[in-house]
Amino acid sequence: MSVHSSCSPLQLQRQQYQPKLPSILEHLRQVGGHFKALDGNEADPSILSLFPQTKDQDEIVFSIQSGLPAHTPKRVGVLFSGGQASGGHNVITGLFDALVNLHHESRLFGFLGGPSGLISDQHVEITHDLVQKYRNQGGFDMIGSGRTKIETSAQYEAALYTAEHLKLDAIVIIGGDDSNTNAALLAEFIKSKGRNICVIGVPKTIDGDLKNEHIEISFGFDTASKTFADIIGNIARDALSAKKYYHFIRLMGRSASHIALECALQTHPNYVVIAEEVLEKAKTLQNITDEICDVISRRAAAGKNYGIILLPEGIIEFIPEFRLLINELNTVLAPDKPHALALDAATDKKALLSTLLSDASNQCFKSIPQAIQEQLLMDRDPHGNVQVSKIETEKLFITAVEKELEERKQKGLFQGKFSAQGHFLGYEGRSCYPSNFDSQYCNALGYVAALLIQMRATGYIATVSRLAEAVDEWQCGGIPLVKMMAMEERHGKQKPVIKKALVDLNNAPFKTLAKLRDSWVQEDKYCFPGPIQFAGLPALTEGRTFTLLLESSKNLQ
Ligand code: FBP
Repeated sequence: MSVHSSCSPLQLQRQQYQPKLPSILEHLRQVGGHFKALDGNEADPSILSLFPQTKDQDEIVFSIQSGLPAHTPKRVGVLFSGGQASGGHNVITGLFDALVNLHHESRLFGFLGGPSGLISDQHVEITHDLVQKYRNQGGFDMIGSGRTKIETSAQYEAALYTAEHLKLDAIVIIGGDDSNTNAALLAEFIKSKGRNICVIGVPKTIDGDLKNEHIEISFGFDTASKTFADIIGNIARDALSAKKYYHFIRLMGRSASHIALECALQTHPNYVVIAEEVLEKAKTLQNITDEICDVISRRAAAGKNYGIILLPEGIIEFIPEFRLLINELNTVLAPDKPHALALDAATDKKALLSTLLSDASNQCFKSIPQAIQEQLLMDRDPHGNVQVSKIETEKLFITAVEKELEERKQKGLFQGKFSAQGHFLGYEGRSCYPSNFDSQYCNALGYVAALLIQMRATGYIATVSRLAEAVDEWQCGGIPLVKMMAMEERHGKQKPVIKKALVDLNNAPFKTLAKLRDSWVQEDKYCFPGPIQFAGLPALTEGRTFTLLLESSKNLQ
């Protein structure tokens, strides 16, 4: 490796890696789609009334067909929307390869900085040389991403103007639940204007919450959870060696606890908080603190004053007293509400705030450390979500546990020692080299998007299924986005959204955790997954997450 080279050996090697293709995509030019009615999918009538143009579409299933019409050159625009997720570049390289393979005159344009690039027509042409550099690389830096939401009619008009100006046949939106909702709305808008420009979504997010009976997992979840599990394993080994710290590790993943659950299955921490369980059992901060302190006390009695505690990033929104507080804060801070302006101008923001919150929320707000108070007041993201990545709940829990253990000590109920380290794992798992799974999955998703465009599908999300099986057995097609939508309140208004999939406590991943977790409390059963492997035995390089395997009913060793 030369110190003067800007490419590491692994970077160069990964550029050469050839993702395996599902068998059907090996015969790209012979792939056609047939429509299949979606059973049991009675959409909400208020959704159907919002999508008159795209409401009556069926699933598209790909198969090898003969006598297909000749493929024509296509001009396609692509953008990333929202947070980074490993594998994104492979969606673009796959899309490019497939478009050019289907017709050598096809052209691909990348919108810069996310949806805002589409609105303001900031683009680059994606060429053969450009894609070469980004094959199997992490991040979204080829064209960047952003969180602008296309929501006003001026923005829809501007997006259409850009698409027409560039003479596009299609726009591909690579994003999470909110971005794919936007894709559905844009498809509907364009069709309502009588234009023939397709909009295709691709399921992205490390959070793993864009999934349902049609989408097995969003890309990025595999790489992020394996990366975090590697780091958790390293920290566990350090804890086991030094025997002096409790590590409170908060894991990115927004509201849903899929990442925390997956990392727990991979590493066996002493305790893991699953936000959905907290919600179902209405556990307060004190209840969770008591449970953690019980674990610490049991371990202390066995002479162990160290351990690993995992927390999901969005836990705070699931604790009942904080849920109420956040809801009230969201209303008070909503930009179109008069309080927001008054609060902005107030010299003593907290005094004014206390007059606007209920007694219960005031009590909760006053009980938490000042830093967390400030974090709860920060701006919401453009989709109206609290920016949970910025709320240091690991510190909230450490403070609460310290206080509770001190009280137990005073009463003679705890004789151990407690010293804690807080960690937040998030950004280190979003832009790293995609695992072989994500490289292959994303490459296939790019191909699928190209085929859906050739079939003139619009308002569809690209899907690849049977992901727990070998790559050549994967199946491909498209699902109408409208069929995944439900009405939900956002900013005090009913809006069509693709529902976030939270951890289902009746599904195999959580049930498996529930069966195993007691045995992890006292004994040190830590597992050390190590870094993602790109070469070597298939058991090392082609592994799937436990979540995917368990949800696909695969037996685990
Ligand atoms: P997406 O939902 O856009 O995929 O974002 C995922 C995520 O990584 C969340 O897990 C996290 O809460 C959020 O992005 C942080 O984003 P930002 O750095 O923009 O605050």
